[in-house]
Amino acid sequence: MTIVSNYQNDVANYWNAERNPVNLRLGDVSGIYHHHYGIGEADRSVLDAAPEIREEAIITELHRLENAQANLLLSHLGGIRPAHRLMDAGSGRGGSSIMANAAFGCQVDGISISQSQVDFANDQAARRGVADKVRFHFKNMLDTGFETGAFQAIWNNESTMYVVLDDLFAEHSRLLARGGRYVTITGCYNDVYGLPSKAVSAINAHYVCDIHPRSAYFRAMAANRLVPASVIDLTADTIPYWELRRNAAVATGIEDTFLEAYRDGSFQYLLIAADRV
Ligand code: SAH
Ligand code: GPP
Ligand code: MG
Repeated sequence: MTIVSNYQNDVANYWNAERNPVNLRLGDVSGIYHHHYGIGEADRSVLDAAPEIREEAIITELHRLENAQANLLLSHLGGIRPAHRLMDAGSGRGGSSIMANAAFGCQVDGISISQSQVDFANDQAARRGVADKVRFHFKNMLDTGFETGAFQAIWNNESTMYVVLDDLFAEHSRLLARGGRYVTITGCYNDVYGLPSKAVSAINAHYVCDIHPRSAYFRAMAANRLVPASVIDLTADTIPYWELRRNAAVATGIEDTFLEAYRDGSFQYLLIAADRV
């Protein structure tokens, strides 16, 4: 049984129903569909483009920044070779998995608790002719059923806020080969600020998630043979994405809340890469 709680059912329902233009129209730009945010300097000249091309120019630029985010994550997976196997935990519509296969030529298994996402992502892999290497499964990342030690690298791209970290890292630690790599990009609340701010609580309600404190990541990693190799604070790097997105017709209304949370220091956008020892 994949869905084991009422909460997981709420999460599955959210993703099974999700059709936001901010995700589908960006994905249509190149056929790589993401459910994560962007990083890097934004070309704000798109805001001044002629009316008939302006919206498409903004969407193309937002998509470029989301691809840059995925590329940064993949660059931290270590020396991946074609014979290695990778797992994308909480794989959404499959964009990062398809990019990983294109970059490294290896097998990638993506897992999602949403059957409609799994179907969408498998369809994308088939269209691209990589379905023999990139496979998406309807599975719970806390209990995948995959073989012990089968994976050289595992990542969570904005998908840790749906699960208890101790349970997640216990399963990742089991699945990773010794010397393998774990990478996450995540939003976390800042322990220095205290408990979750009003803005962080609003983000939780918006996505039906539960953002963890920064400290929880390191505690749960240490308890599960995952030793941090790099930690990068991407907060300043993601702000241009949100500033551009708030001016887009596809904005969803959560943009100012993210900007407030990042600016008041209650929320951070982090990359953590860890070695499985
Ligand atoms: N990593 C993807 C999608 C992020 S959206 C990307 O970068 O585009 C969050 C994802 O986590 C969704 O696909 C959702 O189905 C998945 N998810 C949430 N809880 C899960 C669980 N317990 N097991 C597997 N997937 C889960
Ligand atoms: C991204 O998905 C959002 C999440 C996976 C949950 C919250 C993430 C945090 C870092 C707190 P999306 O691309 O579907 O969101 P949106 O529809 O707003 O673009
Ligand atoms: Mg999105």
